[in-house]
Amino acid sequence: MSEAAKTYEGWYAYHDFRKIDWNKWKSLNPSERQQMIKELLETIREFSTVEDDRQGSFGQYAILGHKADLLFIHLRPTMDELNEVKLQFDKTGFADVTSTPYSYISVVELSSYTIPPDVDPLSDPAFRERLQPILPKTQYVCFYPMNKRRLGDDNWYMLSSEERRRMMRSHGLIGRSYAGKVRQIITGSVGFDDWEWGVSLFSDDPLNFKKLVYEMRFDEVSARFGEFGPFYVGCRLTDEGLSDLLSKNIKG
Ligand code: 76R
Repeated sequence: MSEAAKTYEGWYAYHDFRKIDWNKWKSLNPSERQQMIKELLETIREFSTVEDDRQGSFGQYAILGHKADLLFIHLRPTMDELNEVKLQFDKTGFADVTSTPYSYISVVELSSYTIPPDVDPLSDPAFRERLQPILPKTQYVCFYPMNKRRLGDDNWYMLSSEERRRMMRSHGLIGRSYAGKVRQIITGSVGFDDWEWGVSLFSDDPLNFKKLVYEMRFDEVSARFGEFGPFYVGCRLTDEGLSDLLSKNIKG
């Protein structure tokens, strides 16, 4: 049996994807819509205040393509708080005109592959802060869930820790060559959701997502072991941007 990798967990994560029922939304009268936008913005402002006292983080994005229209990412210290957030949103009038094509539950995770065995990373405040990250305020976000393959000779979980460490070192080197261009938040979801990890990437240029993910495809750990779920890409929304998205260009 090979030894399990040591992991460190931080804030819990809820990726809440929403699709807007535009027919339903447009059938409301303008004052109803205005009222719902007002209530939505109040709720969202409450969500984002957690960042002021570092009790979590919140981000909102417009998702491209047919898979979803909106993504709300919540990071919170406990699962109970994520549940509160879910109920609070679902009780708004706006939630009634949305459906949830996808969601993802996970927890911010750092693994010890690149940490020397005699070092306690939790004594490093910078490491602890990475477990409780404020979502980067970049213009673009990319999210996808993934697994490490368990098939015949390509079974990640049967490899020795030395072999896994060697591959993760190479992975980290590619990742770090994108320093300043792409920020990643890896969240672990074994036991919580259908895949083993959620990958959330943040950048001011969406091409960086394509280039980074493509380069990693050629790296051994992704080439041999990476299995990927659906990909989502989106643009960050300010409160005003969200309000515009819902109200601009609607006739009547
Ligand atoms: O060296 C270090 O300090 C951190 C090294 C590091 C680890 C341990 C690292 C760096 N990652 C780690 C763990 Mn990563 N990462 C992904 C994907 O599309 C694909 O092929 C894979 C999806 C991307 C794009 C990415 C980016 N990473 C992990 C894990 C957990 C594995 C485990 O425990 O078995 C997964 C699933 C994963 C997947 N990685 C980096 C990046 C980037 C940009 C970096 C460097 C920046 C940084 O350190 O934050």
